[in-house]
Amino acid sequence: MRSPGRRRLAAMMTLAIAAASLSGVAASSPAATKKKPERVMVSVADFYFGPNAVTVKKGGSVKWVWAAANTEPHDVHLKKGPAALKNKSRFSTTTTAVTDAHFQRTFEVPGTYKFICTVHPSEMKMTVTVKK
Ligand SMILES: [Cu+2]
Repeated sequence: MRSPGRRRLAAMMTLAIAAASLSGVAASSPAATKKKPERVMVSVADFYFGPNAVTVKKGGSVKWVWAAANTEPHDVHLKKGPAALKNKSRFSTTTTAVTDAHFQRTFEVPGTYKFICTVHPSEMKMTVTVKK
């Protein structure tokens, strides 16, 4: 009987093709899923944000870190964000700190974000640009 053998061969080939396409998926997906989200560090210092302009892709984060050498209190306050941004208050700290503080936010809405320190609004300004 030849046909069962042929059928088995056909089934094995189908499995081989399926395995090949599965391994193709497995080979390409880790690169896409394991990629670390972007995070940019900004120093909150006497009396500047360093750097004072950063760009992240949608889904990226900014982490503000208060400088150890600070002698004055500072905060991070969103003065103006994209119109589509819903929870604007989430992008401002609720207190000031001199040192030993950090503040991190993830940016899901593309656009321009203008931040100030409310203690030193004329000196401490910065921009976060979120690209699509
Ligand atoms: Cu300040």
